[in-house]
Amino acid sequence: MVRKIIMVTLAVILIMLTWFYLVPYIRLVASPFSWAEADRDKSGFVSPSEAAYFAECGRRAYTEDGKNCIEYYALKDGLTLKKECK
Ligand SMILES: [Ca+2]
Repeated sequence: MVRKIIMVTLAVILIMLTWFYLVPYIRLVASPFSWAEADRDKSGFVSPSEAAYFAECGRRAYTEDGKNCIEYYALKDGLTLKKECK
């Protein structure tokens, strides 16, 4: 019984660690941001919080000087993360 409780506890811990530390990186890879852009403090490493910050973004289309542009912004605080114009 104790062994089963330990196994379930370890499984829960593994799931939580995966959710908080691995999922943001997977979402960052699928986002329009590069690793260098996601490294906000330019430390050379993208921390889980930086990855989560960039992974949770919104996009807004707008026109600037006749060009179609897209602004990516952080859902957390609304700050502009990136602008792309074509
Ligand atoms: Ca960093």
